[in-house]
Amino acid sequence: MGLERTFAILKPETVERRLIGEVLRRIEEAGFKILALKLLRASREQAERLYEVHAGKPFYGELIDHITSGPIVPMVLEAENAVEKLRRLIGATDPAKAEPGTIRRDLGISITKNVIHAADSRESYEREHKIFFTPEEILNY
Ligand code: FUP
Repeated sequence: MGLERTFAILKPETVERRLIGEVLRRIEEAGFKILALKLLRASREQAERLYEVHAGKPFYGELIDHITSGPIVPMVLEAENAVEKLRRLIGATDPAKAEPGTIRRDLGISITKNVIHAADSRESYEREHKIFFTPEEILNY
């Protein structure tokens, strides 16, 4: 199988609520290695690229407004089977429907304010991480 990479973003409400440490603790404890990490405020263009598959959906405007509303923490993570492993750790999109013990169930507020974004496939990883990181910013160690 081998090591795989995935991409995640701690959303603005997570930074605002001072939960960066709590979520990173869970990610590190689950065995992920952090290869890249930054704090930034996403531009409208970055947000639109991130959520391009949702363009035109009823919740699209709210999604873009929220992700650009304050600082976020994008990151590149590495683990065995990283994409699926992280999706399991974060839980279902709607925190109310997520399994107990998952990040979204334990810490999520609503379907929009659901703590963290995570790539849902290897292709999503490839596309999404490039919106926020240059190749030199991803550390091999
Ligand atoms: P996920 O991959 O679990 O983050 O979920 P999706 O890609 O389906 O949705 C992306 C974001 O759209 C979610 F973080 C929340 C938002 N969303 C809504 O606000 N309402 C919906 O009905 C579905 C998604």
